[in-house]
Formats: sequence, C-alpha cells, structure tokens
Amino acid sequence: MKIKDAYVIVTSPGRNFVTLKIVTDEGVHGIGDATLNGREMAVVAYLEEHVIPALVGRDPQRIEDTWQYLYRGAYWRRGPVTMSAIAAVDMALWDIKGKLAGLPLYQLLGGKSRERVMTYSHATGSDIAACLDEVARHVEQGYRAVRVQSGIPGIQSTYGVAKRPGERYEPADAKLPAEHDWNTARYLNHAPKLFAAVRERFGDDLHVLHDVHHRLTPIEAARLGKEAEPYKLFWLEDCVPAENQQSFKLIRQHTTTPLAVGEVFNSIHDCRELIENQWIDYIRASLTHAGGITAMRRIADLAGLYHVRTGFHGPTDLSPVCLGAAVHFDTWVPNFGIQEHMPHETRTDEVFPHDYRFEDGHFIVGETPGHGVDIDEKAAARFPYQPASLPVNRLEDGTLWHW
Ligand code: CS2
Ligand code: MG
Repeated sequence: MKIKDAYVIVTSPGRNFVTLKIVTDEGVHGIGDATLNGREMAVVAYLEEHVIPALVGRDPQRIEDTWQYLYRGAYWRRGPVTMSAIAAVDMALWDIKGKLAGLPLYQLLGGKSRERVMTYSHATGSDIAACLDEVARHVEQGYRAVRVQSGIPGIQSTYGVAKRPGERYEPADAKLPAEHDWNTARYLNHAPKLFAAVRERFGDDLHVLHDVHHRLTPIEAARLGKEAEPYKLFWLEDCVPAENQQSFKLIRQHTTTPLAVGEVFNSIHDCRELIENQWIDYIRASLTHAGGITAMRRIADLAGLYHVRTGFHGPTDLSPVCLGAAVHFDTWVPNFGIQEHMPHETRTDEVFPHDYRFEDGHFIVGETPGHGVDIDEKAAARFPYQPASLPVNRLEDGTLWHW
C-alpha cells in the first residue's frame, strides 16, 4: 500500500483551521489537524513545500518510521511549525491505520481505561458577579470542572474575558495584533477574591481552574499559589512563561496549589525537567502542537512515572480533528487528568463531522474506525482563510509583556 496523494485544506468556519488529508492508493483516507493559531500559513507552506513531496509513495502503515523521517530527516528539530506539520501527518496516519484495522483509535492505543472523559470549560465575566453567573450556567450544563476568569478593576482588557458577552476573547480577524494592557499588582490583589467568591457560592465539590496566561514572575506566582490554597484550585495554569523550566522549582517550594503548564510546548524536551523534578501536576501539550499521537504517548508515559497527569489544551483554535483524536487518547491514557473543552461553533462542527459526544460534562468516545472525525470539503470551501492575530500585551509604561 502507498500514499497516493496528500493535500492541505484551509478553512475558516468561525476561525482558521489547517487540515492535512492523506489518501492511499487503495482509496482509504485519513486527516490530521495542523492549526497553529495566528501562524496558520507558515505550517501550510511547511507541509506543501517540505512534507507532502516526501509522503507521496511511502507506506502509510509505517507511522513510526514516517515520524522519525520527518523529525530527524529535517535536520532542524522541534519548533511549533515543524511539530504541528509532523503532528498532522501522524494523526492522519493513525486515522488510516484505524480504518485499515476496522478499529477506533483508542483500541489501537490499548483500549479503554475509562468510560468517559471529564472536561472543563470556561466561565468568564467582566466582573466577579458576571463570572459567577457563567459558572452557574456551566454547572447547569453538567460540567464538574470550570475555569474561572474575570475582569480586573483598573485593567481594560483581561485575558479570557470578552469585551461583550457572547464574543470571543481572542480577536481573530485582524492582520496586526490588538494591544492589551496589564498590571500585575492589580491582578494579584484581585484573583484570590474571585476564587473565594466561587467557593462561597458553589461549595467544595466543583473543580475550579484558573489560567494566568504566562503573566507572572516565579515569586509572584508563588504568592498567588499560596493565597489560592484555601480555595483548593484543581490547577493554576501557565503561571509563568516556561522556557526556563527551573522557574517552577521556586514556585513549587512555596505552594501546594497544583500547577499545569504546556499548551505552547512542542516536544518532550520542553517538559522533561518539569516532569522529572515533579515541579508540575498536569501537562497541557496538545496532540497538534507537540508532534501528534506518537510523540504525545512518550510524553504521557514519562509523565506517568512522576505522578504527572494529562490536561490537554482544547481551545477553539484547535480543530475538531485534534479534539476527536484527543478524546481517544484521553479514553486510553492511564494517567489522565482532565480535557479542556471550549465548544466549537456550529459551522465548525458542520465542516468537521465527528462521532465524539458531549454528555453531562464529559466526552464519550465514538466507535468509528480511526479517530472518528472527517472533513466536508464542500462545506470547508465556503469559508475562506481570514488573516488573524493573537493580541499582544503592554504594561502601563508601554513595555511589551507576555500575553
Ligand atoms: C488558552 C487558549 O485554552 C487556554 O487555556 O490559554 O485559549 C490560548 O489563549 C489560545 O489557544 C491561544 O492560541
Ligand atoms: Mg491556557
């Protein structure tokens, strides 16, 4: 069997998605997600210029060899563009392997470790009261775990909070980034009040999560972790930028608040020290950005040795293809923690028909062979690419900060 054809489909049903489709000479096809939010066309070029020419003619069943060929064979290793491209190939080949075997992906990985996959979603509000109402709405929908973010007095634009209810918090339709403002002192004074209010209204049973989005220094993160302890967070996410993995050592020495990190990671090397030193509790890398199922399995196995559990990134800027594959992975992985779930728009779901289901705060995996997600190319063609940028962040004096 040989790969006969491979091509990239870019579609924007609400936001941009990059999908790789691989077709075999026996007519079986598989798809993979290659979406890198705000840098979509760089991955398209990488796939079209460097990956697809190497795929045509290869045996689609040799997933491991193809992964190594694309990783080692490029000489230039790692990086989000390369690893998203490799991930898309990997996901599509696992999809094909499942179809050839007549088995859903979770069966190929080792079968079910659980019946359903716990998810968390986002409650955001312009202030604490509005955020609490959003938490209530999510609890009514069945969520057992909710991420809470609220506007901060004195800061105009806060991470995770849309300008108006129902809008996205990440402006996605401009070539140049929007500029946000940031003030660490105001944030640090505000965040514990939000956690206290959530616990007071919803009691102890709800899992409460919070995303700092890389804004703090290690000692500031340590202070927040300590002050959050009475409110028993499920996790504190991305409390510092993690290029310097040692930062987490300092935070860990000061607080028992569980720490999650990794949505911008693209390889096992980005998280090795964090995991081996048990400085974190949840690893958040995604199948799309960290090299696919083949690579993520190694990260999860390493994490398992050190009591670190998975908490995959699942924002709307990853396509249903990534989410579908993640639900299979989550159903199998022994050291599963939680799965992020930001519901896709209806038009996105229409472009990507899938068989995973959301029920009572959990995902239920489907039984379709492969990862169970396809692309309707006619529907995709109705939504052309829209250049889009993530925001940047500045301090009050104009210094560029982390967004
Ligand atoms: C966020 C993301 O889901 C999360 O935890 O941090 O929404 C993130 O801002 C986007 O995925 C950026 O592309
Ligand atoms: Mg995040």
